[in-house]
Amino acid sequence: MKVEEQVRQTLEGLGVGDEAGVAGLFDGLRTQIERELAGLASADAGEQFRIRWLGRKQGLLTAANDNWLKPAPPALKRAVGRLLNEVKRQAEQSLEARRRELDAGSETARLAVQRLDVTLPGLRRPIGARHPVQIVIDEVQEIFLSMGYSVEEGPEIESDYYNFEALNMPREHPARDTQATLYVAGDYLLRTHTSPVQIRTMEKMQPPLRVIAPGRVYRRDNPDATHSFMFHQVEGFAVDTNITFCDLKGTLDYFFKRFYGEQVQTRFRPSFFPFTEPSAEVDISCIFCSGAGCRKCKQSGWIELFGAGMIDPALYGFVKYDERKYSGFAFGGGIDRLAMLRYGIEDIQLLFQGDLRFLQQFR
Ligand code: 2U9
Repeated sequence: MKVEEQVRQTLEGLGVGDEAGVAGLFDGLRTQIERELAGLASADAGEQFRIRWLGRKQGLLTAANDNWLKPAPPALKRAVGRLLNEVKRQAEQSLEARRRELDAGSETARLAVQRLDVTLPGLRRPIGARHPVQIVIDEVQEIFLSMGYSVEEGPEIESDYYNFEALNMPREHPARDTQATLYVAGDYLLRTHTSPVQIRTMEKMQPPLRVIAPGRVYRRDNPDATHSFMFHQVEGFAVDTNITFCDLKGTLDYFFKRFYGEQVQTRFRPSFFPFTEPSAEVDISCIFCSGAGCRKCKQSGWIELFGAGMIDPALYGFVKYDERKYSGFAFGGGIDRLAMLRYGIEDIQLLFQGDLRFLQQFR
């Protein structure tokens, strides 16, 4: 039965009954209210209930004068007023209690949905590994830092001046042909070695200097197991008063012993580079056969690794050093090659293909 109907019946009842009858009718109303409250399913429904029954103007129990007292017979007005107040107070209390129940219920529901299962496996973040080339760069830096060197970097897109000219390789110099160059535009190119970093460093800093420059370099080569259009070099130099070829030999001998092991021997063979005079190819005793001769060293017992020499005094003119006061050595070599020998990698392409099955082996 609709509430409005219930109220109408109650009011009609007031006309006929005595005080006991009126109390009975209010009991029915009370039951109706309690039943409706029990059926409330949400905080919203609770608010609608409040507006309908207890709303400040049109609430069925609030508009007491119009709804209840006026139609009541004079003899029963006192009883109606008292019972009405009782029902109203009870409705307010019951609504408050029901609202608390509903709040608690929705909290329980929320917790049920948001329950945290701490036994579920977490989101797995794949663990990366340092690239073998990076491992070698870090280690080379570590060794040279321990000898008092600092690390310098420079742009990979270079000018003809820094990549060739200032290194004693003017245009039409035949040595340029040995470094198949990738040109960008105009006078700009992808650096074919990290030597320009050394020139830039000498331009901005005065001796004494001990510097290494690791980084990417580019050459127009066809890719195969030992060639890549991009690879990594480390070059280094020391300039000071009284630097000799002995310092160069001692430095590289120390470096290779730290990098590949105490048993490693070094050997210097005469060579030529436009930026060093005299120049040398630097070999190490074969790390696979200890010099006995094997497939890796082509039965020679030696592996060619670095180039080196005393910095050609002609270069000091470009960087405005006093060539009578200073001397220095320089060296350079491929980082990828250091890594390939260290880890027994036979194809340089593997380093640059990004295959995780390969890369995850180096931790
Ligand atoms: C300045 C002066 C001298 C750096 C040097 C070499 C010899 C050398 C190659 C080895 C194999 C590079 O990776 S590779 O292709 N490098 O043989 N580099 S001396 O000499 C310098 C550099 C800068 C100002």
